[in-house]
Amino acid sequence: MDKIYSEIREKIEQADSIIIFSHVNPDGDTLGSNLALSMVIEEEFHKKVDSVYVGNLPNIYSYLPSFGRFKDVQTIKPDKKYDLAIAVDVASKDRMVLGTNIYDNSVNKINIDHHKTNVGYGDINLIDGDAACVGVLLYKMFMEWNVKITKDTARCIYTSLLTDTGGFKYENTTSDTFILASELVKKGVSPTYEFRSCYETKPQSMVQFQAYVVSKTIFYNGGKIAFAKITRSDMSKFNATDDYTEGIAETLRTSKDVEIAAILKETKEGYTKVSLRSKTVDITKIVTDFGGGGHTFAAGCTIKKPIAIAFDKLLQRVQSELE
Ligand SMILES: [Mn+2]
Repeated sequence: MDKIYSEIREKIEQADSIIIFSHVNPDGDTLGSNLALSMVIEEEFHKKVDSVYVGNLPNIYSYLPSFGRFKDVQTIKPDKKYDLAIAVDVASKDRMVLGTNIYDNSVNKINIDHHKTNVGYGDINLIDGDAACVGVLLYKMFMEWNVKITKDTARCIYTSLLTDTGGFKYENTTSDTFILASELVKKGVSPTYEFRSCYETKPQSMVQFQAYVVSKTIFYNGGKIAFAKITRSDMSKFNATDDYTEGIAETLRTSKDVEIAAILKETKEGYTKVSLRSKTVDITKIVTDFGGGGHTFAAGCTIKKPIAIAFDKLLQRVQSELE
């Protein structure tokens, strides 16, 4: 067994209290990975695990097995000391927000991730920037550990793979992706059921909200750049929750000439959250300039400026990248 897998296994075996963190604004990868790892640790190692999220827990993933186990980090005493903390899909420590202290206070810290920008903030870092999702890393680890992968665990890993490859179509989709998908289907996963549960259960107001935001898109540089703004009043008009914005930047990128697409969302006063997507340009350089992170073609950042100013600053930076 590769040394790192036995090290992680040892830490789990030694721990009496374990906490697993998902990142803020959780997606299918961080949630699916959290559940898969939590279930394996409980079933195979007979340890109790607290599976936590920070911020909001999107209801769209409630079809996942044992979704009900997720706890809001705010329900945990901030001075609680765990034997082991594991972060899954958390590119940087600040993405655990209120949970960062609990993570830091833990006796042992493990960081399992596939973001190229991850600096390795754990004591043990299982990071592979070429992995399609964290689910891939977990599956490999479970194989090395020789543990049983139940249908429920397989479903969670499948969602992690499905969502981070954008439904098996992003650049990170490789022959390994399909080999893993095939293994998971053999364990009882239904691709149709998971796809419908994940992508075809939007509330009506979400469909209308997304169409509204897309209709406000402004194109620049002969159609190579597409930017759309979401204000707080747009959010309240549609009763939108944070997950309503998911996938809109990808829709903007479907335009033929678009190289870089951005969704700028007004969060609290003076803060603008940016989701950036590109077809061929490495956008990690752009978001790093604004203190963000992510993947080559899908990244994000928060700009501490009102939305109109953030819009101009980001547009300038994106335009300079395309020159
Ligand atoms: Mn991920």
